[in-house]
Amino acid sequence: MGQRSAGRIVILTGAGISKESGLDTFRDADGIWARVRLEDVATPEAFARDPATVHAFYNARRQGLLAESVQPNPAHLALARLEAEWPGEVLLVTQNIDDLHERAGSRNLIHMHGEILKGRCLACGAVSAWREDMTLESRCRRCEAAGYLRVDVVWFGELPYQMERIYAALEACDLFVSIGTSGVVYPAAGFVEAVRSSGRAHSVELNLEPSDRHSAFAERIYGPASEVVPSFVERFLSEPG
Ligand code: BJW
Repeated sequence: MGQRSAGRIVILTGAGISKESGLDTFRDADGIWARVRLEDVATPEAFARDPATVHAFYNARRQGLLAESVQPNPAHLALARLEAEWPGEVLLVTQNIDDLHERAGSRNLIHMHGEILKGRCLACGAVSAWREDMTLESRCRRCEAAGYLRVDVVWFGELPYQMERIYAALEACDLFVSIGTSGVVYPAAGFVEAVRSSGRAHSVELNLEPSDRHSAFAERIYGPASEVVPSFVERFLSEPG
């Protein structure tokens, strides 16, 4: 598929795309789940049991994301370029809770697992920008209730955001590209099958190594995201048709 057909593209990204920006992945040997049990920090039950520990886990990661040294890398920038230059539609669906895609310039973006720079009030439901540490005393910016705030991310057992819009885009797309994700966590791990069942789209996996879902992809390219994503985008945009 080249410029002339101007088809619809869906890109799925995971933690691997932000690794070279200085953010940890989850399941690599040096990943987050090697240091902390997900049952202790990434479930609604963990938050109900010990909210202070969950706040501390996300406060540390939020501070890490906001460090001067953490910036979008060439892979984030290449996807923003793809959206800007491709004459068809590009929908970027990220499992990442960081804001590096936005900082790189991507605009048509869904954070299916939420955003660490937002807080959600369990009293009134308001979602607000949140860049500072969150504590048991933090007050909702809308209803001002204290003690009801949680980070606006999707934990295990919770429904990821905007699933109807995502599945509609997967069914209608001509190209599906999965980048930097292990293919372990559902529903994202099943997106390539959703695309295949429509029977029309080409699918590509770009990752450091074959993911759990690699055999479902028609094309696979392996290497660091900062190298393989820009070269894929360059090749794709310069294809004659
Ligand atoms: C590089 C690189 C470089 C490294 N360059 N690449 C049994 C069977 C099937 C499903 C289930 C089951 N039991 C429970 C479930 C459901 C559950 C699930 O999938 N569990 C599995 C673990 C089995 N899923 C859920 O509960 C989800 N909700 C749900 O299913 O609702 C029901 C429903 C949905 C839809 C329709 C109807 C019903 C919610 C999942 C929430 C995930 N939350 C987390 C944490 C919250 C946010 C946060 O703290 O950040 O989200 S878990 C964590 O994993 C995080 C990530 O977004 C997610 C995916 O991880 P990702 O991005 O793939 O990272 P890694 O580390 O796994 O992989 C990195 C990859 O990059 C590797 O391959 C590296 O090689 C590569 N890499 N450096 C390129 N430089």
